Amino acid sequence: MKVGVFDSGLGGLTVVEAISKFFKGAEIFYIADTLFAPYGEKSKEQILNRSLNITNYLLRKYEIEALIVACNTATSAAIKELRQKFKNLIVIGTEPGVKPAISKTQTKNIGVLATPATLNGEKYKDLVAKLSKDSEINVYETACAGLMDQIEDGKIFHPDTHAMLKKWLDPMKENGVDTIVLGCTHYPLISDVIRDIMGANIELIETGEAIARRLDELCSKKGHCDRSELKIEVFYTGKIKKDMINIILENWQDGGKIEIKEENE
Ligand code: DGN
Repeated sequence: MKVGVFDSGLGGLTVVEAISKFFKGAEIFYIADTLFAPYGEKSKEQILNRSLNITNYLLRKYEIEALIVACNTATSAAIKELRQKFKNLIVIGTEPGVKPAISKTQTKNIGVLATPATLNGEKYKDLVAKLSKDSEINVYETACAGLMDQIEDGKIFHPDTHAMLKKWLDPMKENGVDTIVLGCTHYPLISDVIRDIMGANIELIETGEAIARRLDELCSKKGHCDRSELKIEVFYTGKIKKDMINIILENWQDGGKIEIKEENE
């Protein structure tokens, strides 16, 4: 099973990690589109064009059978068009886990951290309007401009990243938020910093596992290969901080064979 995955950077590897944990076998071609990062502050048209180009490329070069948009921002801007244009491809997007957060919260106060483009997108607004209509849930949203860059730079435990997060999280804490949606695939990488500010009991909602299950479900008819065959190739279009890949992979128990390559096309 050939699976294409893309994100504006390395954050989408948090989704690949979830896939590698229990998907029975796949060849994963991951594109970190760092040349155009961050997506979070780009227009819908720019993100859409980039998403269509990357998908065409993955199809042409690797003949992928499934595509995972491991980016909340690109999902918000492009998932509808990707599904319309690539009808024979299994297309799975990433959406902030507002629904699981609503079912987990005890205090009825949830926080959502995401990029400005995700929070301003129609898709997110519709989701929240639909889900919070019949529940007495307060949703505290923060558009985390600049946070993705800090993470890509490997500045996870940097004082500036801590200060940035504290400014956004303190009001959530004051309002009794007990569950936070990580609405960007980069943010699981700063879970420890969030816990440091919000307290160890804060519930953090990631989407990687749900995506992996969905992929497994949709691919089951196509047959799985042996788990030992899991192979991951990571490409990047601009610059990446190589240390960052090590930081991400450090926590992988069973990532399969991972190759890192530069992609200029
Ligand atoms: N990982 C991307 C997301 O989930 O939205 C980050 C987008 C960006 O480029 N800031």
